[in-house]
Amino acid sequence: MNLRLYFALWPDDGIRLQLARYRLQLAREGNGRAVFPVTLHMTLAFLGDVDATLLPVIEKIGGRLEAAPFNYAVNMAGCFPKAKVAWLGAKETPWHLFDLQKNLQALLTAARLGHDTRTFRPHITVVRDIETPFADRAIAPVRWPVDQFCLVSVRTGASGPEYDVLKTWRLKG
Ligand code: 2AM
Repeated sequence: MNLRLYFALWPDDGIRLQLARYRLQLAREGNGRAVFPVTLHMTLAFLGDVDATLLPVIEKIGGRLEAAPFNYAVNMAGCFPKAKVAWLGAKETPWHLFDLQKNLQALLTAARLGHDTRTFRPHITVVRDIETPFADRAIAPVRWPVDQFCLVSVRTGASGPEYDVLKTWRLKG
């Protein structure tokens, strides 16, 4: 059996509510479909379809990753016109986040896992299938204290993607 997996930052309910406020307005602006608030996340490394027997190896990688907690100031909204998504993100990405993603990707590559060839562009997708992209702009900041990351599986449900957080690790340091 295959699982579609990725590592992600998953906000807690309080942060999610603050981020979710922007979805409907940006969906109207971009003429797109707002994602469900419960699905809001930032992908760190996309693994694609992976044989379920590899799950213990992947979980071991999550456990080996050493990275420090950090604050992420979500203060920008914008679009990826080609992917037709609108996102929330930061004007300045903390180097702790780049470090976390780089170290994770290195562990995955060493284990010949992860087929993510995209350059890491930290973002939280809030709207899909946009028809009218808008220019990047500042938004009222949401302070997200990031102290954990997780392994997520995604499958196609009747009303869009359904996500299961399989395992969570705390950031320490
Ligand atoms: P997105 O939000 O920018 O679309 C589950 O599909 C998660 O993995 C989403 O956050 C999605 O990013 C990301 N994702 C999907 N396909 C991907 C790919 N080929 N490379 C990198 N990330 C991908």
